[in-house]
Amino acid sequence: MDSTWSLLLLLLNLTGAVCAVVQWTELDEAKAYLRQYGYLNDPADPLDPHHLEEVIEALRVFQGVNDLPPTGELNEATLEIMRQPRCGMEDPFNKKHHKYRVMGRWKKRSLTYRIYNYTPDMKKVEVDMAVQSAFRYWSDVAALTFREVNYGRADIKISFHKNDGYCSIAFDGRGHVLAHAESPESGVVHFDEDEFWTEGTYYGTNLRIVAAHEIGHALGLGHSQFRSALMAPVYSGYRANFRLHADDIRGIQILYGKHITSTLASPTAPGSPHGAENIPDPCTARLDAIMLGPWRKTFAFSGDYVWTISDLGHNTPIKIDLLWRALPGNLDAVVYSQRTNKTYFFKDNKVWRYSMFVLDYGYPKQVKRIPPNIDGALYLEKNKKLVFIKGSQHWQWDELSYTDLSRYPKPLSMLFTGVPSSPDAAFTWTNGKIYFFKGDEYWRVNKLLRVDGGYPLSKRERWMRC
Ligand SMILES: *[C@@H]1O[C@H](CO)[C@@H](O)[C@H](O)[C@H]1NC(C)=O
Ligand SMILES: [Ca+2]
Ligand SMILES: [Zn+2]
Ligand SMILES: [Zn+2]
Repeated sequence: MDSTWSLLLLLLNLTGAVCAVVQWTELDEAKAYLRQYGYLNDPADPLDPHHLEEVIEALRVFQGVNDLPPTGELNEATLEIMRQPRCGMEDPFNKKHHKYRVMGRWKKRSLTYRIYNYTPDMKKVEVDMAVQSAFRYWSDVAALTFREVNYGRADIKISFHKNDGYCSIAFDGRGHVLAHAESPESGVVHFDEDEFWTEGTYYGTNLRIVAAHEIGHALGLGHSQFRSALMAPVYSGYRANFRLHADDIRGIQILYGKHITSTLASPTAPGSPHGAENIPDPCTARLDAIMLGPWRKTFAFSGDYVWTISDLGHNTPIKIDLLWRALPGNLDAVVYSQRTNKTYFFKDNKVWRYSMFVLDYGYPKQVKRIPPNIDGALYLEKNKKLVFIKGSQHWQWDELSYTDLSRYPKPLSMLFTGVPSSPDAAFTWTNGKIYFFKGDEYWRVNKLLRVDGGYPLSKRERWMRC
């Protein structure tokens, strides 16, 4: 069940007439939890009446950071959160910090890692991929690079252990504590082998997300009080389209600086002193163009940025000119020809043609036979022509033989039935179907060049998976 929903239900219970009687054993359980995770010190004298006040204060802090009413009373909702799976590290939240916490820092920015043993729950290659992705969350936003080594000493040392006496604080069997790590420059990252580690499913415990959290510790971050931060102490379950929280990003950038692309963005970004603010959010950004490009990957363009889209949703945007050198941003249309493997980029009255990522000789060229500022361009599989769209009109162009473009424009509705005019972008995808995009809506066009029933649908939900 989605964690947000379960929390909401618990809050409803609280405000309703449900009033659970808390047992002494539950108070002991809560006190043990609060001590274990740094909310409460061991009492000098357990019978000291001040100790009860300390317990109440610790409960208030715990409830506050978990979005519960900070009553200081032990109730079912509080116990429920204490029983959720979590990280084994402490939450030193009493000290009124309302942001990421820093526990140390590596002096170097290029770190190696080694996976010493593998869980039998997943294939070896799946573990490698999950761990590699976990590191990439951090190297995408901070000036850090990571390299895997298979022998010898590594900076970050990853391994799986049962409750086998290996760890100084032993793991606890299936559930509760999932993993633990040490702050720099130790590099120790351990996973509880009694958990069932998985990837790509809601079943079990997601290795990639837990690994990203523990690597955060190994890089020097402590626990965050933002419940939806990666560095929150409680594991909030598998999320297909998991991304770092702004608090995680601020924390790692304070430690190591920004990733080089975010730094590069600053001087060229027009109208803003902070380039990072111009990075489009793939969930909300309007598309300039979209294409099924080299390697049959889906590329989406917006402003100065491009990102790829996979079955799991959008990836992190990067500057366009990191891939296609000398290409400007704010493009009008982009199309990749499956016939010639050339990519055409249109902006104003110019066209740039690339072979893979190399600009062809003689480009950019002036566009003369179609109007400037076209809306979209796509590859039409059935006649292998390129189709250019502007407003409610279209042009078809054959790359390899002379086309009499004076026969165009023709109405867009003569070619496609049911598509919007002036689309933001359009393209032919891996399934051979054509997609039109406008705002957050998209339309799917079948082989008869008609829009399928049930469209338009939401681009942010179906393509970007936000
Ligand atoms: C285009 O690329 C594909 C896949 O790499 C290749 O099979 C094909 O021969 C290429 N076509 C041309 C015209 O270069
Ligand atoms: Ca455990
Ligand atoms: Zn942790
Ligand atoms: Zn350990």
